[in-house]
Amino acid sequence: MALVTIIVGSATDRPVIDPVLDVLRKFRVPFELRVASAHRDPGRVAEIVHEAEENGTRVFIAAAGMAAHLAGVVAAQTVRPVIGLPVGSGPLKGQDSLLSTVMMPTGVPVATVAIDGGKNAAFLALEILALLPDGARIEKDLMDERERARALLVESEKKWLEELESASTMQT
Ligand code: AIR
Repeated sequence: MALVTIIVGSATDRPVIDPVLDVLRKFRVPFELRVASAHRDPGRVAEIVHEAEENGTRVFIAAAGMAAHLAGVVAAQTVRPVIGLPVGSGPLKGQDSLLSTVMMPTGVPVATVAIDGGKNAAFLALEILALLPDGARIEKDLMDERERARALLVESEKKWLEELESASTMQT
């Protein structure tokens, strides 16, 4: 059972999708990856969404670049949460995909992350899954991850201040 289904507009978006998969793997969450275009094959996108729902998907991540209508088309087919991941492909470098993904009409939301924000798309999916009745393990793992990030920040500050200190000692 794939709890998360990731639908991607083109295989050329792969560099933006790999970090999504890395995070979901790290948190041991089963996912399914599909490549389908809202413009080149909208019927197939609808089929994929319905199949995914039947197979137990709780959250969708939809990623596309340029005139990125994929997340909106996915959201039109389901009331399960859809996370939009604008891809920074094309001459406008994702400004176009960001706006086409985020500006949804009332009643059909897409929770949009930053341009090329693959890791945050995965983290947001995990936070949604953590709310499920059996989501306690994911919630705990997310809290541990936050703690690791906090400790790394403190450590980086310490290292930087030590370097400054030793540089000023060498000057005197
Ligand atoms: N795209 C594909 N179908 C609809 C859209 N918006 C996007 C892809 C990719 C870009 O167009 O998500 O970011 C270029 O796709 P391709 O396949 O031409 O390289």
